[in-house]
Amino acid sequence: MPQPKVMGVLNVTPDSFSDGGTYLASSEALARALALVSQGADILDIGGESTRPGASPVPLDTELRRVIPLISAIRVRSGIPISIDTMKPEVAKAAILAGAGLWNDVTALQAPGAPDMAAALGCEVILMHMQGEPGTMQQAPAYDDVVGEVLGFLADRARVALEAGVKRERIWLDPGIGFGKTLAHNLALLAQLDRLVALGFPVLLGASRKRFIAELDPAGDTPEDRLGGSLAAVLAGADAGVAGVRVHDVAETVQALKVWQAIKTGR
Ligand code: HH2
Repeated sequence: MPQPKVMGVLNVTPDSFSDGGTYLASSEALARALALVSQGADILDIGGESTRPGASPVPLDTELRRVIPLISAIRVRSGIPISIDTMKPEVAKAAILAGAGLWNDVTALQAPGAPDMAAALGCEVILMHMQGEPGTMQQAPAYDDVVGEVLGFLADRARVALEAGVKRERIWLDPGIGFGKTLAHNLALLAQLDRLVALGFPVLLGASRKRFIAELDPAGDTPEDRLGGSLAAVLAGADAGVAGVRVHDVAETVQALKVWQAIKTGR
């Protein structure tokens, strides 16, 4: 039973929904990154632009200034795989040159030139589904068949990446929990993750601390109060065979997955 890799989230932004504003100073961000490594993260996901519902776009130079020095500093101190969470090909390129190995793109390489850039960089790419764009995506999300449409979109984006020259084994898919989705949409996707896994690409699941948890449990009013719900989603993903989970609470996730693994394998 392969255990999902744990991707620790580190946002260097003033406005991310969970850790916004906390790690803007470079020394604090680096300390946080190294803490996530020591807690057992397998991958670090570094973001310099929030994609939370209602978020405003960030200029290129601001995003570069937030993430590139941090990636370089982490690279000097740790060999952990680093993922850059960006929609901009220019930021992805600078991040890969600074030592990142994965491009996490919530727009699934839809920016002009993005598929060619991913192929040229030779990095792994995470293709995520989003309906609409962050500024407005939660206003009225609508699907006829949410699971079928998300699968169809991701399969199509994987085809575009392959045609541009991205190697098959470097492509991850992500259903984009909370990105243009109601509670019912999120639950349908979580319940049918096995269908996404069956497409044959590694799947990343990012449900950590998201708002749907508060809709199910009002006690999860603030992101920090959503640990239990986040772990439940991680375990649902593990059961479905996802290859990675993107989380804020790394130590707790690592422990949950150790227990899950022991139950599955009997040791
Ligand atoms: N979720 C967020 C950001 N990036 N990338 C992938 N592949 N999958 C996700 O589910 C995902 C993601 C939103 O979470 P967070 O980074 O904590 O917040 P913000 O976008 O406000 O920075």
